[in-house]
Amino acid sequence: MRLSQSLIPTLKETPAEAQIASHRLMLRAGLVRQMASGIYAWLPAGLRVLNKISQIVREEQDAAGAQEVLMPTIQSADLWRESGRYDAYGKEMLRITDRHDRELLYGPTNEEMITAIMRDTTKSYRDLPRNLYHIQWKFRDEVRPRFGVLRGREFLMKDAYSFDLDYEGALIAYKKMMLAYMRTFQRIGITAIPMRADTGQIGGDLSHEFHVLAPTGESGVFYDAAFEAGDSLTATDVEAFYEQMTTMYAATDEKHDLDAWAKIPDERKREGRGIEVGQIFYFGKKYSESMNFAVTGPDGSKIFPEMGSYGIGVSRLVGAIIEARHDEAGIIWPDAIAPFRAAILNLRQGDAVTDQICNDLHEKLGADCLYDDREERAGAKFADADLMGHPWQIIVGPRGAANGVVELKRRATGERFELSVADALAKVLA
Ligand code: P5A
Repeated sequence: MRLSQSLIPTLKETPAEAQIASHRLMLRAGLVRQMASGIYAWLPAGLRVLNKISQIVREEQDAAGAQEVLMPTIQSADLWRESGRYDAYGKEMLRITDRHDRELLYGPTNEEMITAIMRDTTKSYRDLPRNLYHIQWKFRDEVRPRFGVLRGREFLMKDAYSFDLDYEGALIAYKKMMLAYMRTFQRIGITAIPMRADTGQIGGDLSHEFHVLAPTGESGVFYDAAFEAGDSLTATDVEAFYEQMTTMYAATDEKHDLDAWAKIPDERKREGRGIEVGQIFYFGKKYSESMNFAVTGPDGSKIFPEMGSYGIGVSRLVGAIIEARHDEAGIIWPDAIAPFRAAILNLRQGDAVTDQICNDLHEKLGADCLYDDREERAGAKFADADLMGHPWQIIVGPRGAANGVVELKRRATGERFELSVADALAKVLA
């Protein structure tokens, strides 16, 4: 993509309304624009990140045996009256009336809807287990939308829902999702720690929140340093993995257990703040019973399925990643979800050899690179490339170009390499 032809409106000034780094940087790097309180439009570079994260989430959900569906954003109030949550949900629910005076709502989550779909389609014990997910916009009329996409009102969530015949099955579904989540976060390039959590609005008695560590996080967290090692995914067997994840101490301040904490050696105690990027719940028959969804068992008896639900804050992740990975100059994207793998910085627009090398690189790198071909000073190009946080910058100036040499900069480390065009290309593509 050519920067001169793109809508990537970078800002030099810090927007006054943004209190934390990720919000400032998302606005300054031209990823999003606020359209109303807690409601954002995603511009081309921001959407590329959102789509790359969604794709990793999707691949790991599929690999864990969940099937993708797409449910609507608008739901009928009657569905929520069946579970009893219509009145209980309170002011966070955006309630809508259509032209026929029918009561609708913009979905804050989909437990009711997926249970209704299953009830209409699934009659026999032979048709379970199932796990269904979608990646869809949600609306929660938060009292205090803040920190940009971290606490928005409209936000993108991956939500999965599992249906099993018994508790043992439901627990396996829960464990598989926990493993899928840890793989997902690892592939995205961030550390997220699973912590015992309260179940809140969703209900049930077993829940974990996944927290990305960042000083500006909304939750206080306590955890065993063993989680920092990053090699926590050594187990491939679901049971062994779950055992490993849940025996190491990790809790948010709401669930902090002083007795258990006291047993951890001091040198392994870590206290900090976290951003909740996902949460998983086991809640048994709460919705299947209240909404009368039962399948027929082998002996003709009625079985109310055991359920769980599993959320990832896809749009929140974008902010959380930036919160965890930035410096004074800008964003430092992990390779897997950067809007562009590399930027090409043309330092002498109009110099035949420089232009030629840049065009060549642009063609070979394809759509996953951003070519800064603007009529701008070199300083402005350097600053914008650091701000936007591309993992690689290929800097092409007339002096090097004359000798077929470019400079390659790694954003995360600041390392610089003088390389031939071919070697630079190979390194970026490696
Ligand atoms: C699990 C999936 C649920 O809603 N039902 C379906 C369950 N869980 S949750 O914890 O309430 O939400 C899941 C994740 O969504 C993100 N999230 C938000 N992101 C941005 N702005 C918000 N206002 C917001 N609210 C929730 C979080 O990452 C949360 O873990």
